[in-house]
Amino acid sequence: MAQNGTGSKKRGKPNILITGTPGTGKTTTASALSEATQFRHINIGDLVKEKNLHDGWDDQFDCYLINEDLVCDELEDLMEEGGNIVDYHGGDFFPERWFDRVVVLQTENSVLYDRLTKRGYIGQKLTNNIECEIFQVLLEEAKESYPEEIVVALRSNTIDDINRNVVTLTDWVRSWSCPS
Ligand code: DAT
Repeated sequence: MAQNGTGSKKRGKPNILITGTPGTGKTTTASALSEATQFRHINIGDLVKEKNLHDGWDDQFDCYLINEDLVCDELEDLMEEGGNIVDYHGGDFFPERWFDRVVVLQTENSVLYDRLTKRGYIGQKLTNNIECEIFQVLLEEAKESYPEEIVVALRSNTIDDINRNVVTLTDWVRSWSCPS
């Protein structure tokens, strides 16, 4: 198979990373996009739990301590194949070569606050996530980890936003061709 500039094999279909603060709509968007494109939806949080790709429970942050090396090993073959939508509230530990598009979802603070309280977030966990959104931590992280031209920030306040984002991304998938 042909090789691209980074030495990795060319894939027939693109890979998309959907990232953003918890509650911004990653899973809802990724799932609708997966239906529209027939791409594989990989929810990293679920994968970590199902396959035990973690180093135990973190009481301070109230989540699993993800083992990044195990996650990357688990996904390498699938990512090489292409046609994946990866859904995770982070993205700086994935190999840069995996993704052709990095989508950062963003939600207005008051809307996000309501979504997270409905989900049962309180105290420090709620505050940390709202601050994460205010300071655009995930957008900065994406810009530092991937080429600027593949990173796109999309608003995710309403269902209309989700529908529009899915149409935009589906159009992008259909017009994608592997860079030489
Ligand atoms: P994430 O995967 O980023 O944590 P989610 O997809 O699980 O977010 O969504 C969390 C909740 O908020 C869920 O009840 C659906 C709702 N939601 C997400 N994005 C939305 C949007 N743009 N408009 C309306 N509701 C949305």
